[in-house]
Amino acid sequence: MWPERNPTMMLYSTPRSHFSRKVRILLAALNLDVELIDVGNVADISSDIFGSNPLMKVPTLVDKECVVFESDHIAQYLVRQYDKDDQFHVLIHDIEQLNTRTIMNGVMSAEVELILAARTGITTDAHLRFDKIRESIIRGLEWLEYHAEIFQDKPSYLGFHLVSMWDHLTLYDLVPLNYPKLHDCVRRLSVPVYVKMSAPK
Ligand SMILES: N[C@@H](CCC(=O)N[C@@H](CS)C(=O)NCC(=O)O)C(=O)O
Repeated sequence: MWPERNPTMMLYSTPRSHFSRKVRILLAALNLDVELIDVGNVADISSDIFGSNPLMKVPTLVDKECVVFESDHIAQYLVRQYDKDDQFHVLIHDIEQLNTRTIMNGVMSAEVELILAARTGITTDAHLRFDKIRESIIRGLEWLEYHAEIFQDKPSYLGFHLVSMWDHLTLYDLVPLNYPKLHDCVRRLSVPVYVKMSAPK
């Protein structure tokens, strides 16, 4: 018989959210139990569903009295609390890795803008602003392809981040994904069960 689950942590998220997924992979890799609260449509304007996040975005982590906003800050909190050895290199200072993290976050945010604009009735192919946002995804991916050697085979938060970004791009199909080096990294980094089990559907 399985031991009864009694998670003390709650993660406000959605099954498809790429920002939530990098945190979910880290939680699973650290073997930390968490209750996932699916907020539903992230385009909604609501003060209730987002776990007290005034920006109305996921993920938000609630760990007893502690509420943490922002995916990378949640990851840093988790490691400081529960993984003193920082096995997955969350607490990095290296500028190349920080830049890589920034580019991936930028690509992911740009995708959110396009998806939520379309979801709320805006035609995204008739505005210069959205052309720039779409172009930033393409240039961001080109930058990542050029720097793909930064993604090591060993499991790391940077790798969790890449897989979360890539699978979401694949699902929403907003830009062509002709980036063979990144594709190969994702294939290799997706092997662990704790990565696969959170794949968006
Ligand atoms: N910088 C934030 C970005 C979070 C984010 O954009 N989440 C999306 C879902 S993947 C969201 O909730 N968007 C709602 C909105 O932009 O209105 C983080 O890293 O946590």
